[in-house]
Amino acid sequence: MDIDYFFAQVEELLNPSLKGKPVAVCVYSGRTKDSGAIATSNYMARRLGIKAGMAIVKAKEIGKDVIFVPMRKDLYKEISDRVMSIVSTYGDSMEIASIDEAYVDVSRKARNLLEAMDLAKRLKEDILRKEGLRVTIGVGPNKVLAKIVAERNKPDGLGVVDNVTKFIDEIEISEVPGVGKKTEEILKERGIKTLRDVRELRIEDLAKLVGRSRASYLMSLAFNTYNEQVKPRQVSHRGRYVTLTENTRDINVILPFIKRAVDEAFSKINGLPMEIYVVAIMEDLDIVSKGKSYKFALTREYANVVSIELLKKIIESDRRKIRRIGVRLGKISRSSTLEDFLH
Ligand code: TTP
Ligand code: CA
Repeated sequence: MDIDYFFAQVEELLNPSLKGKPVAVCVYSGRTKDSGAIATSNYMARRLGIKAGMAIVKAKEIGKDVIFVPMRKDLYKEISDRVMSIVSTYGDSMEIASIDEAYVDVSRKARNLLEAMDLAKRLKEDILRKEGLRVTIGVGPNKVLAKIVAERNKPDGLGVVDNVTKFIDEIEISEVPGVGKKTEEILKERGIKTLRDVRELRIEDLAKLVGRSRASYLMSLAFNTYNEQVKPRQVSHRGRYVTLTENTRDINVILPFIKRAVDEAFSKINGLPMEIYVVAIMEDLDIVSKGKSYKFALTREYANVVSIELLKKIIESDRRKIRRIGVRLGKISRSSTLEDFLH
């Protein structure tokens, strides 16, 4: 599962006036007014040639009508967490590969390709309904083939590897994740363009060209023996968000909700956190968070007290009404609590 033009799609979602216009999300370095790079852009901006990594100055030269917005990483992280928790309910195990990419093992939930596609279709609909985001899903017999078929079907796509042998034969070296431009060039010079070409080689010869580990990776893909498992990534934090009955800044109204969020977040974790964030989703859907880190693990009672302090800070620092309130627990471990320190 890969979220389409992720950062830019979130910006479109929160600001509907951007819809239908070319949008680029900028990481300003702060040195001069426009120094920095483009983090990503929507497909309209990409058609104008504005892509991730490009200098903002250059992008502004070629895209006069493009809307440039600053990156809001915390906001994307929160939304990513919510999407990932939807995704996690669709498989037996999940590997979060990046802020907008995850692998899900559905081999026990789906008995065949058709059932896997059906799950994928439902997951797409679920994410669209709950978060308003479009994603692309690739269904395949292993992580690499699933990723390649997803790439080919972006945006808003659902791709499936049905004829595995034919699919592998036609994979270009440039499409293989983890293979860089240099390797691609070396192989191209020798007329090796696809995984079918790779299969014709001897592994020793391939290893001389691209090194042993890359050679065995490519060979395993070409012979369809690649079987890296979906590795459940340790979830380092847990969040729980609740929607208030009405948008408000009144702390007394919010208190029972934040208590519920803390209690429910605690009931989901296996251990205790050393970090706590209170996250407020404002009436305009912008997100403001305040957090605190400790050298000891927090008990639920302590976290309840801290969460109220953090909520107060948010209300003092921002004039908007709050729509949803949540807590995020981080650095979860089984380490000692303050009480252990004192006794
Ligand atoms: P990608 O999945 O590579 O790209 P994307 O989601 O913007 O577009 P698509 O999948 O439709 O091709 O990256 C995910 C997010 O990571 C992206 O939205 C912004 C961020 N990112 C950067 O900050 N810098 C970069 O150079 C890249 C490639 C991505
Ligand atoms: Ca993406």
